[in-house]
Amino acid sequence: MEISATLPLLVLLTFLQNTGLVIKALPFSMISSTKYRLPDQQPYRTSYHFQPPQNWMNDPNGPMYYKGVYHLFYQYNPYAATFGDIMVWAHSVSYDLINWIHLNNAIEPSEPYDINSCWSGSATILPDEKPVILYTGIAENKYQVQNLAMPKNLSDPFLREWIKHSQNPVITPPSGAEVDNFRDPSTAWKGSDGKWRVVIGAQKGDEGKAIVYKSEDFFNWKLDADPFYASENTGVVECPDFFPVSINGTNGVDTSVENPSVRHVMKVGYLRRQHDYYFLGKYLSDKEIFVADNNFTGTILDLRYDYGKFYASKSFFDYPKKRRILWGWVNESDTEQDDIEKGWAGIQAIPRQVWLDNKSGKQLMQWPIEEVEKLRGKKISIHGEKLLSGSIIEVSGITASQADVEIVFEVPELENVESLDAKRVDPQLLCSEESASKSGKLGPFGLSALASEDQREQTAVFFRIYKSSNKYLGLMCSDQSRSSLRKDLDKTTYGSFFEFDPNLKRISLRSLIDHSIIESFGEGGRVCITSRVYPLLAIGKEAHLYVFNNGTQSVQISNLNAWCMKEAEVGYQKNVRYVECS
Ligand code: DQQ
Repeated sequence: MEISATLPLLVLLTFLQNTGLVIKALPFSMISSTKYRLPDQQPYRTSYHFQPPQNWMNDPNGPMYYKGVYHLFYQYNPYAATFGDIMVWAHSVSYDLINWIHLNNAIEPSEPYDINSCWSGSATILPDEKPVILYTGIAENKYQVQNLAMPKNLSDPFLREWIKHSQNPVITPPSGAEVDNFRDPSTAWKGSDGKWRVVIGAQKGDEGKAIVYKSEDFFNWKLDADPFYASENTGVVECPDFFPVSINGTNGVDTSVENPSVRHVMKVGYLRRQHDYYFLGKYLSDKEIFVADNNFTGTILDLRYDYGKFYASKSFFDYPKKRRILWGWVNESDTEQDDIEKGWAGIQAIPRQVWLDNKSGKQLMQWPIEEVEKLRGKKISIHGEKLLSGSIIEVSGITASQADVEIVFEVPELENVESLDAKRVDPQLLCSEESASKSGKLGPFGLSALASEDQREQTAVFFRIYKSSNKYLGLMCSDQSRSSLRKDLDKTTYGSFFEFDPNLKRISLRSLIDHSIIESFGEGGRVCITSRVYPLLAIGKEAHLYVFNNGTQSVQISNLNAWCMKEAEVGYQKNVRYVECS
């Protein structure tokens, strides 16, 4: 059965929005054609991940905090559940980054310099708390140019209306970039000379680049001659992000901070790989250089935010809470035809706090923002339960299709673990060869999520421990090979290595499960893997959650807490679920 939004509802919502009496309102384009299905026909819509009521969404754009309100703009096709020729900046606001109010589109194609789409970009808060947006316009001739937009009314905390600057485009493609591969301006930062800098993704030949522009007034921008970051044989760099991280503690710092207490992160997305890679390094604004600790190698040595599906991400500094928050787009793994039938495609990962692993200084750590815990309802705990070889236990009593699970495994002495020459092994391949069902010595053990009762369907998120030269290595995997009885899905298995400290004798996992997404954080956020899955049997109340050990050695569940997650206000379809979490 389909329900259509009726004209009276539309009129009422538009009236309430215009009068400002009710803050929750939908873009006209969303309401006017809104048709949505009942939950039994929409088993894959999420309940607490951000997604618009319908249609296609991709990159997060211009996230920021302004006067008590969090803003999320995003790439949106108002007309279809597929990527479109006319992309706009949709706009939603929130007080807690979890519950959202959808507003009218903020920026839509209207001028020669953006008539073919308004693509990704970022927000910067200028002095005197003035937010501005730099975004990529796809111009008449398909040139990619950078445009500026400002809020019409700064006293509106929702910043509902945006005005395009009369000097647009403020940046046009330089000779070092292909005209149709020059996009996605970052949040700007100030160098030691007081000038603003912004980094933009580009391509020339097969070289991927991130190019810096400088400005005193934010309107007149000057190209810096040398590329800030370049990589060979990669193709275009998308959505570059550049920010400092503190070398002490987990607090974030403002994007312009440059002093000995921070290191810098350069993040690039490669269109060809659909992955976001990051590089830690030293930034010297007086020399206009970023010296990365490592170059891009195209191998497993490259660091990624997430080893599953997570792309076009963007961070912002949440200054009231002194943290840096990362948004990332999670695409579908089903077919385009499925998306058309579902009427939507694309979700955002739960925002993550991101910080430098102060101990090693060699990688970032990520953790779901604390606000998501407000959704935790009924809780189930297991303590001190031994998982013998081949055992599986069910975590029952919570709704397994909509859950937050934290588990700490205690592992035995590491005398008998398998050996591995890690330099020669691709962890993703290893995860699919040594799948969850294949017995090893220490591992595989972990969670079997969105599983059917007979376990013909299940997504296994698990660990194995190996010895490699004189170190111990953990392997974290997310095995989608049995995630659905359906065949026409991308079921790639994901995985990554991490250094395992044998003295700890423990290993931790957290998974956020939400109908068609499983976001997993190994070792407190050292390894993150996001998967999209579309079970046929393990949907809604029929989904189960298990803990398993298929290794020959026993492990112990030292602590497991699992919560049913309440539905967040992420859109229009309120209370479509039947989940009771109290
Ligand atoms: N998506 C945008 C581009 C960006 C790409 C278009 C990354 O600006 O390069 O929707 O997913």
